[in-house]
Amino acid sequence: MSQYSKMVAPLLALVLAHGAAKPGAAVGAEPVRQRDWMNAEYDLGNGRFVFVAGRYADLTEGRCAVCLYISEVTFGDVDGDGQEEAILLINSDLGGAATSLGAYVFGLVDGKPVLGAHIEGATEET
Ligand SMILES: [Ca+2]
Repeated sequence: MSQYSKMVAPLLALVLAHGAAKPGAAVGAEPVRQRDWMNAEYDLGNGRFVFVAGRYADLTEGRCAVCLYISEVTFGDVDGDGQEEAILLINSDLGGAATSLGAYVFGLVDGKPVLGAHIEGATEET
């Protein structure tokens, strides 16, 4: 577990505890769990990114200009509406200037992922 994961984990635990599944709710049958979250296009609020096998890479002369990595996907009813959301932990590498880790909460609207919230975790200058 990286130091970033250690910093974000408590945030994520808080989010998941707040959105704990309702008694009697079916677990595992939610549409949000049926998607392939590692291979999809997302609007992260600052642009659209296509992930393949959990990675997005915009390379300049072989180096990352913007590289994003989905390090974890988990599920929970974050907003308490009875429908689960997907929470993606995404590592960002912005060309070696800094790396950061953030959590992105996606719901499904008409079967497509829509960003509901972004939790900034930590940024480290490199
Ligand atoms: Ca929900």
